[in-house]
Amino acid sequence: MLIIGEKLNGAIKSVAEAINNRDAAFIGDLAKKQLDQRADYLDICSGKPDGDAETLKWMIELIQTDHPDVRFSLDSPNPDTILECIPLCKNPGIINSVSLEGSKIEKIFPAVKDNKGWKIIALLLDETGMPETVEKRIESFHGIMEKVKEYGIEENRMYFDPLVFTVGTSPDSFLNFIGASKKIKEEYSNAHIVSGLSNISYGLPYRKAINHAFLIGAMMSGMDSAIMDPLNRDMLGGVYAAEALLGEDEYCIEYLSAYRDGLFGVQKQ
Ligand code: THG
Repeated sequence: MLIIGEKLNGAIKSVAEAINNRDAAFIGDLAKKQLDQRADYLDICSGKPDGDAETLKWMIELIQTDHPDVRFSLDSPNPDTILECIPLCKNPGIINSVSLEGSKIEKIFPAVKDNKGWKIIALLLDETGMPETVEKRIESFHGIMEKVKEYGIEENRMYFDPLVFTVGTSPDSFLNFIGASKKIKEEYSNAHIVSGLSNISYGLPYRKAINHAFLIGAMMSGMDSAIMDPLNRDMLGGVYAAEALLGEDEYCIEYLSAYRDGLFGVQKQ
């Protein structure tokens, strides 16, 4: 499972403040903590259109100084921001995200086509807005795959985000998510499925119960990557546990190593 750490996001109030104040210590600390918890990539998102590229560039330079091996997930709705940031990254990362909206694909695909290490998150979204049904999501998936083939991008570099609504108002939200995931894996077994983990519980109390159930159910249905909080030990434990149950962690070596290293916050006496 690919873990994309979500904490460096201007939508989080304390992070927005740190961005405004150019508080390098605060941002550096959040980067280090997530990497210590084995985040594979760090998602970076400014949270606002003004100065978007400048903010992401500042975070990239800052974090790379202390962590030369770090890989970023460039999270911006603006393709020009992403294009400005790519050359600054020492290691290939993830584009978060493209979709059939606007000119994102036409701008991003040529830039990363031959830049093989880069992965791409694609939202199953078109010009008509948020998809309610499995069929609508699969329509967007086919539209995106056409472009993937047209530009000659390998399908194993693609991470599809089927999008999740809160189950509070959309009772079929999870079922639609796994319906789309399964269809994608049936058609292209090398493509990946990714999701944020907290949208499912928006507006509900005791969100962590729902988020946890979503994580496990989604992993059982083929999700192999998540934008998540690796400092949340229940969720991180869930990732390692589900991988072991899926037969992807022989002899529970990874689970045991994470436990021993204190990643779950509990250790042997
Ligand atoms: N799909 C894609 N990209 C995305 C999302 C997605 N990017 C943004 C978002 N959704 C994922 N990122 C966040 C970042 C922070 C929070 C939620 C989603 C958040 N964090 C709480 C905090 O840090 O205060 C704590 C969360 C916790 O404890 O679990 O709310 O869906 N492609």
